[in-house]
Amino acid sequence: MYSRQFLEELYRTVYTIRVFETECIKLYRQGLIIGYFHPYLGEEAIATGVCAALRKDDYIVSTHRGHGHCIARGGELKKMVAEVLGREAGYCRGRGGSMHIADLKTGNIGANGIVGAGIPIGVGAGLGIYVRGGDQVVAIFFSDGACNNGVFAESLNLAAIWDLPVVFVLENNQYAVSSPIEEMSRIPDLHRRAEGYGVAAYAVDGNDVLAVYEKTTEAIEACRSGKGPVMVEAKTYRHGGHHVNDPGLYMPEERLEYYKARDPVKLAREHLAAQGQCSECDITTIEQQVLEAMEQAVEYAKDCPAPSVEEFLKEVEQN
Ligand SMILES: Cc1ncc(C[n+]2csc(CCOP(=O)(O)OP(=O)(O)O)c2C)c(N)n1
Ligand SMILES: [Mg+2]
Repeated sequence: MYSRQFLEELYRTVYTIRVFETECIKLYRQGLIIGYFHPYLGEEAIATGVCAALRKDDYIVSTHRGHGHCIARGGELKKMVAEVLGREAGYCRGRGGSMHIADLKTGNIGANGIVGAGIPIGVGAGLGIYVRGGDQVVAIFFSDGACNNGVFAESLNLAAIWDLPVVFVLENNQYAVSSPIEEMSRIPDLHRRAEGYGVAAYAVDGNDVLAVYEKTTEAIEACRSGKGPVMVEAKTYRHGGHHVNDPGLYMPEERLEYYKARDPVKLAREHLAAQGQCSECDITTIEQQVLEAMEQAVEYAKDCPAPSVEEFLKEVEQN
């Protein structure tokens, strides 16, 4: 049995990610976000469940679809919106945008626009913990497409032979852009690859936040106790195309409907109502608070100045 407070926290996080992505898509349509934006809609339970299982002093490495990871680690909405709008007050002073948010205060080593590139960065952080003799772990988020990059194999093997404290979090959303997993791997259950490297692997329903939390807690316990790296494969499905301008017409409708019926927000809400004994009215209050916080973040970010051209030029000259 979980406490109501814990279930509330999970729901608040899942719902915050949903609202952040939904509102940012609106900002994108208004022409306020430059570049790409890869929504995490449909995958909210993974970041939330994994981060709830981590300690405050642990680390994460994120991806191009990384807003959810940042929020689940306790990132500030105001600084996130400011960053995606390219404002000076953003996490990277507006220089990084959606795909490059890092937040060292919350142990978020950073997102990355290069598919798979976060994996060796996380293994390096794991080596750092090992060298310092710490007992933290690094959770590296990546998706199915990254598993077919050579760097996945190299990193997994290195982490394994050096017994590094790394949790490989495979967010299997079953697509790399429009390439379905069935065409990209003979073995769609990608965690089975871990076995070949002597790495313990765990599979979980990535749409159920409690299931993700429980399985990741088990995996982290093994990892933190010095048994070396682990892998958690959370299977899920995007609620739309690869990025905001991809209508995702290649996604079979019945499959999408199946996963939408298992919407992570809906499941987390049900857990809170049933196990947490939270009334409809109290859940609505949480949702209202989240919506207000997001509204404030958007207002704040819109009022923030963009970096000046002079400042950009100075940085280029200096470097
Ligand atoms: C090394 C590299 N190759 C290709 C791309 C272009 N690209 C951006 S996202 C993406 C798909 C990645 O799929 P996956 O790893 O499954 O992540 P998901 O988008 O599903 O979260 C590709 C091919 C890239 N950014 N980096
Ligand atoms: Mg994918």
